[in-house]
Amino acid sequence: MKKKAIITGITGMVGSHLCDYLFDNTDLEIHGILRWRSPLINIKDKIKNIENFDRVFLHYADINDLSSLIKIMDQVKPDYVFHLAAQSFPRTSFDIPLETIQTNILGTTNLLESIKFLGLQNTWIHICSSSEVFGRVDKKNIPIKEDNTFHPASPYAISKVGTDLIGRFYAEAYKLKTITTRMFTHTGPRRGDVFAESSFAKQIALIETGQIQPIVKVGNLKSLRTYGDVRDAVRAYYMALTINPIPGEFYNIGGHHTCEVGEVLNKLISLSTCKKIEVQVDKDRLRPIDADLQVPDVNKFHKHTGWKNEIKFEDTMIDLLNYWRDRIKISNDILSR
Ligand code: A2R
Repeated sequence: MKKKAIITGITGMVGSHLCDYLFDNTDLEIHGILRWRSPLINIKDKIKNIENFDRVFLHYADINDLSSLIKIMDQVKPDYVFHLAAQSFPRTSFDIPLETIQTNILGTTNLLESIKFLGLQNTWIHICSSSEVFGRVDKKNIPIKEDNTFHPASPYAISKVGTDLIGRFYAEAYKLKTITTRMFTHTGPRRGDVFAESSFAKQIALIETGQIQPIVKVGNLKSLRTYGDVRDAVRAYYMALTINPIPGEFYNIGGHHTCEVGEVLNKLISLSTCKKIEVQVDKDRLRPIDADLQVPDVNKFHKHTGWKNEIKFEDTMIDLLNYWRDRIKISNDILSR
C-alpha cells in the first residue's frame, strides 16, 4: 500500500509547490485539505489527477473546526502531515490579529489534538513555524541560530511563536512525531501579492501591459532579508520528515541570497521590458514595526539532512515575474496592490 501524506493549505503557495514536489519525486498518495471557498488556481495542474482519483485527493475542512480534522485524519491515517495552512501574511496580521492568532495557534492545536485523539503515534508531522518568531534581532546575533531568543514584531510573528511552542510541546508531552521548521523568506511563482517582492513583480507585469502607470509602490526597502526559493523550501520540508527525523527537533532553514528589499526591487525592474519605471513609497505598505534583519544560520539543518539551496536568486526572480505575466493574462480579477 502506498504511504500517505496530508498537506494542510494545499491551495496556498507552499502547499501547492509541495504537492508538485511530492507528486514528481515520491510515490506518496497526496491528500490536501482545503476550505470550501479556497481558490484552486495554484493546483490547477493537478485538477485532472484529482478528478481521476490519481494520487491526489482533496478534503474539505477548516483547521478551526476540530471535528472536520478528526474526520479526515481518521479516514486517511496519514504517514506524514505537512501543516502549512495559516493566516500567512505578517502585514495583514496587524489588521486581523484575532483571526491570525486563532488560525495559527488554535488551528495548529486542533490539528495536533486530532492526531493525538486518534492515537496516530507513528505519523510524522511537519510544523511550519517562521523566521518571524525571531523578529527584532540584534546585529551581533546575525546570522540567526536556532537558540536565538524570540522577539516577535507582529501579531503573525506572535502566532508563529505559539505554533512553534505547541508543535514542540506535543512531541515532549505526548510523544507525537513533530518536526518544526523556521523558514526564512521564500518566494517564487504563486507568492501572495501582499508580500513585497511579489507585489513588485505584479506591478511590473501590470506596467508592461499598460494597465497601470509606470510607478511601483513600495514599503520599507531597507529591511535586510535572506531570500530562498519556495521550491527549495518544499524539498527541505520533505527532507525534514524523511531523513533521520528526530521527534521534537527544530531547524532554521533559509535561502542563500542576502540583500535589502530595495535590491530585489532593482533586480525585478532590471528584468522588465519597460525601461522607465518610477518608485514611490506608499505608507500603507509599511509595517508599524518591522523584523528587519532576517538572516539565517542553516548549518544545523544542512548537517542533519544534507539539504542545500539549488535555485539561483536570479532564476527565482525571473520565475516570479513570469508567473505574474502569465497570471494577469488568464484573469483580470486583480488589484494593483
Ligand atoms: O485561504 P484559503 O482558503 O485559500 O486557504 C489557505 C489555508 N488556510 C486554511 N486552511 C484551512 N483552515 C483555515 N482556517 C485556513 N486558513 C488559511 O492556508 C491557503 O491554502 C493556505 C495558506 O497559503 P498562503 O497564504 O499562500 O501561505 P504560504 O505562503 O503557502 O504559507 C505556508 C506556510 C504558512 O504556515 C506560513 O505561515 C508559512 O508557510 O510561512
